[in-house]
Amino acid sequence: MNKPASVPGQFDAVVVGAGFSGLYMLYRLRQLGLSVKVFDSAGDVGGTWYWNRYPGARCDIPTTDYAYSFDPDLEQEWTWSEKYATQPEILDYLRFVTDRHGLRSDIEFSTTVTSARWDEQEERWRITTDARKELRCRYYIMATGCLSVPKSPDIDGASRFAGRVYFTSRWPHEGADFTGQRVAVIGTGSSGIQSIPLIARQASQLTVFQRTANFSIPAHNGPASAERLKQLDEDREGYRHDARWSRGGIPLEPTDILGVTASESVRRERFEAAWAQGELFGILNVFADQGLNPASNDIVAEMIREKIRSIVTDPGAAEALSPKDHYFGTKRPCLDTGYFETFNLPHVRLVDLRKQPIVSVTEEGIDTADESFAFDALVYATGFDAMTGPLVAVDVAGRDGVSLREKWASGPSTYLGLMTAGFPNFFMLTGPGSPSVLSNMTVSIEQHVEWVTGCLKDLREAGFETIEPTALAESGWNQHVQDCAAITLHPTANSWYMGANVPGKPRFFLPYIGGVNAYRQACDDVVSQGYLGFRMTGPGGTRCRDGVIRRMQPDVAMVMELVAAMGLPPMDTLSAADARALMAAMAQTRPPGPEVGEVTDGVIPGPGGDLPYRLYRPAGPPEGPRPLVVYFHGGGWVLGDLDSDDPLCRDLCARSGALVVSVNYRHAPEARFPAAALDAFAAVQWVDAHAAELGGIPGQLAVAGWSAGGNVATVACQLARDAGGPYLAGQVLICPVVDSDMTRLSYQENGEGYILTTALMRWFWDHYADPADRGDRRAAPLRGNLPGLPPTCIVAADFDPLRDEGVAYARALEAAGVPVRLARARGHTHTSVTMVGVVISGAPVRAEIAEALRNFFPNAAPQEPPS
Ligand code: NA7
Repeated sequence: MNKPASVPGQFDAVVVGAGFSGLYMLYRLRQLGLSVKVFDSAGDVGGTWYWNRYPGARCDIPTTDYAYSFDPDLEQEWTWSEKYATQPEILDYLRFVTDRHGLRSDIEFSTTVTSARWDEQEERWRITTDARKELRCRYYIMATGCLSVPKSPDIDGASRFAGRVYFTSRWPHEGADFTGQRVAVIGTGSSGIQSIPLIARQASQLTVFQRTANFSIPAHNGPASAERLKQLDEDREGYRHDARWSRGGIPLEPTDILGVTASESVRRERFEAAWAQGELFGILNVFADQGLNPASNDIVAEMIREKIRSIVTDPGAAEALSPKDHYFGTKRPCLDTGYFETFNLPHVRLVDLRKQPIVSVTEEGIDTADESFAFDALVYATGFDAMTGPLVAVDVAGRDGVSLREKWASGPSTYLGLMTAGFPNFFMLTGPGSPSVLSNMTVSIEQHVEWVTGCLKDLREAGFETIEPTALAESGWNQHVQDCAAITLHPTANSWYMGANVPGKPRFFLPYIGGVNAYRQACDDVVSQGYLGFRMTGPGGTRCRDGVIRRMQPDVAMVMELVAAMGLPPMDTLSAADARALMAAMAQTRPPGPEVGEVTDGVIPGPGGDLPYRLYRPAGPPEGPRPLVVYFHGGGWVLGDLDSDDPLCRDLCARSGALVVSVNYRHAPEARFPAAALDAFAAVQWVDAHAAELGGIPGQLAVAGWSAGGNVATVACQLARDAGGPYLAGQVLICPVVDSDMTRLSYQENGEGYILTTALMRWFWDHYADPADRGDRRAAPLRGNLPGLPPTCIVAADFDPLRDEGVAYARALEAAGVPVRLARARGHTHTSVTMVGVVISGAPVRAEIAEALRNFFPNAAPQEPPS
């Protein structure tokens, strides 16, 4: 039982919402011994399942998984009747849980919380309801769901219609009878797609107004999957554990098959299996790259379109029902029962609003540009102000009276989707920035409730009374949420995930797409690091360990995990020959890089023998000569060749429009310092002298290099300046080695665990140069004379031991009057920016490099080099 409020009107916690999350929150808070009051505008428990009573409303996560897992006895006592339960059955389930745990006594129904204000003096929230009730609480928890505020009908004349109007999200409890009626349904999201087949059974005429064709697959509803039931019976705890640590909140082995490289038969087999299974996470897991790579996505999308064409008999309707304006999965896909088949019925018509937009709703029906429709009933299935809508619907004001609405005017900002700075003791369950709507909600809800419970318990035990995220932690998390989305196709769609369905709502990817498992780990890590990024206060003082929980780009982190799983020997324990063989073997497995117009190989006479080069010419116009970039590969003067950096050279060539001449140079230990540097300078001189023959513009020459290649590139620049030529228009140095001092902070921070280690760097130096030579400016160009060097672009990666020497070189060049562009590769390692086609988040950095290269050559017409 709940602890009664010790002071009337004063509770430990107020919870808004009595759906899946609010009920479980109440249960847990009671266990902590807190006094709790729950409010809900609805007349009973159920949340989303209380309101969304439209015909056909069902969950689209299998019921074996769409249920609480916290109560093993409950799991035994409740049996779902179908694979996907109907709304009435889910509502019954929630009532059953409520009564089983006697939760009802602490819930005030038909009561809306209208405002919540933080009282700085009392360190409590002042809560007001529409029943003019005022109460105070220490913790204010919004369990208001993600899709609970319906979008208002943004259609002209909506209020004029004289017939009956229905909203799928606010369906009348007595139901609706459309028998013999002319009915319009506006909207073809899940609610439209679920209700349309059932409305069609009653209506004499049904007209569906579709703005965006939606991807839907058959639910194949029926008994729960025998396979899942067996797994649950055999090891319920293991099954639930796997769900909690899965990507989506349902146990599922993620595929590693790539759509772009799979054979036609594998593609077909995987797709048909997913289609037959009828589960959302299955169809989203046909290929590992379908959410990232447009070409792979299109394979799945086209197979779904094929299915639609095979179901819908009228080719015009089939075409209109086939989604073509967004990538599959970037808007919430649907599960249906006979949706596409419904359009074969003679009394059902589809109006494609892209071709025939609605002009206005009229008294009789709907006017489009070319037609007037008369209806008896209008059904709006037009969706919700998702995720943020329910939170800003209450007037929440934190410190200094700043409202949540003001704080989030240009998009929500949260730490972990759980809290927001400036609003102490205010928790959001499944808030923006958490997996929520991209996951099995029940798993995400349980995780949030349990995290909040653990947090309140820890606070109390440590004697703290308030908790609040720091601005740094919050902005770091927001960045991570957006970084995770940026590598996917999601931001391209006008979806409610992006806030794009509500006119005027900021375009912002709302949920966390990194996965339930990755998210849970981040939340756990925050706790195990002493509530990293939270400030806690109490009578005994303040505690705050500030910081950012995830700074690495998500795809870089994935590559790091894959590399770690390979269990390769550290390179610095190998001989040079074995290290070269390992690097060459790794290069075999990566994507080839973009197409370019032409690739030719040749040789350059060098001081110690011929130097192989590879020339990349961009595809397409303009014909004629182009600027030239001499590129030097990475590999610590020991490893690497023309093949090792081939994808990167292709990428640089395609992006910059310049000719790229990748030159191999002599390697250590066979040829030690200064062989590589002298070769580089010789190569620059030769390319300059032969620019016209190579197809380049004489005098328009730059150098570029990655890592040790950056070292020899900039040494070549210094030598060229000293020799009075060749004239160089610029240098691009990607994570370069510019000094032999290994004591900088970036070595301390990143010297272990990020592929290029301190030990490996030492191994490279030992192979290349005697200690006595390591201060020579041809080995450590940072120590050279810098004035007069060409404009420079330096890439410095956060997790690179060489980061700070790159930054130091940029500063020193600037001080010497050289124009410098310092490109910070945020969240990257020494190697990740160059992983073309593997690390998607490296692309913006490479775009910046290409822009710097183009800026070196402001006009591509031949020009006299300055004297
Ligand atoms: P959704 O998925 O947001 O679908 C709403 C639908 O209504 C969608 O097809 C919209 O087209 C359409 N819509 C919205 N506004 C208009 C206007 N003004 N004119 C015409 N059509 C419009 O909401 P649901 O309720 O179906 O599903 C919500 C979630 O609940 C679902 O994803 C599951 O998670 C459960 P648009 O695509 O915006 O062009």
